Amino acid sequence: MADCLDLVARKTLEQRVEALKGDGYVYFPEALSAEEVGALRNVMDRLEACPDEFDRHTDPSSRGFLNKSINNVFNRDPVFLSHLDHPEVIDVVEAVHGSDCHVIGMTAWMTGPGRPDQGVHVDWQPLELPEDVMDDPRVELPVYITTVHYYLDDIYEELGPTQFIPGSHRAGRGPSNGESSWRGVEPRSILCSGGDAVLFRCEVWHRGTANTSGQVRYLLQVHYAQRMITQKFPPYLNRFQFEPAILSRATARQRRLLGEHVQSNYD
Ligand SMILES: O=C(O)CCC(=O)C(=O)O
Ligand SMILES: [Fe+2]
Repeated sequence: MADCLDLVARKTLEQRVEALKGDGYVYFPEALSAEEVGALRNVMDRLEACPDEFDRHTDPSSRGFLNKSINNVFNRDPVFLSHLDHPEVIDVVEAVHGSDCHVIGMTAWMTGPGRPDQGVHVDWQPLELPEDVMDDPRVELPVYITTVHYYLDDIYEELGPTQFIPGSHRAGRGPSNGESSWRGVEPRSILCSGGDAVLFRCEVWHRGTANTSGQVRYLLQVHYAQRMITQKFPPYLNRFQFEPAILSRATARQRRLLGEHVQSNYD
């Protein structure tokens, strides 16, 4: 069994930013109430995959295990709007990406029994640098993209926790050819409670693990980025449309996060 990570609740914005920059991730206990978790799970059960929007839905009879992932759920139900800018999470996101940052995706993801281990990976490696350059304390790469995971179950090893290798974003590269540890540190599991959240930067080495339980894992992911990084709202070429009834309920900050920016470079 993999070691689990110590889940440290950082109290101040500065400490949270420091954890994201130093460890590659930061933990938020009880980000969501039990009611919010229940409401999200209910909507996720109801949502249907739209292949045009790059959603996926396989079930045990087709691909061996349930894998239902619905993109851009902020456009599917108003229940998701408030999760674009959870008060504590958004402060860290804006601190690292800038006050004009935006959401590049929001995915509701259900993974059932039989889901295999992912390989250890980075979500995106914006820049590769030699490790001795990365070891120089003067070298600090911008945080280009982050993802927050809202866990909607109490997570235990058999349910398939996310695992992280703390500090591995300082490798200056992603893992190669099945490499699964960095400087002797193995991936370690986030065993948290339903409603807890973890925000991580795109270049930290991590993976989702096998679901060997009899239960489906429910996860809500929100992806954020510096404004200069494009939003990923398929279908493309003018076919993605915001749902007016949902957009009309968004706050000014939520609208900005969805793309209502003031004019800037290249606009
Ligand atoms: O399933 C998880 O916990 C993590 C998933 C992940 O890292 C990915 O799909 O890129
Ligand atoms: Fe990932």
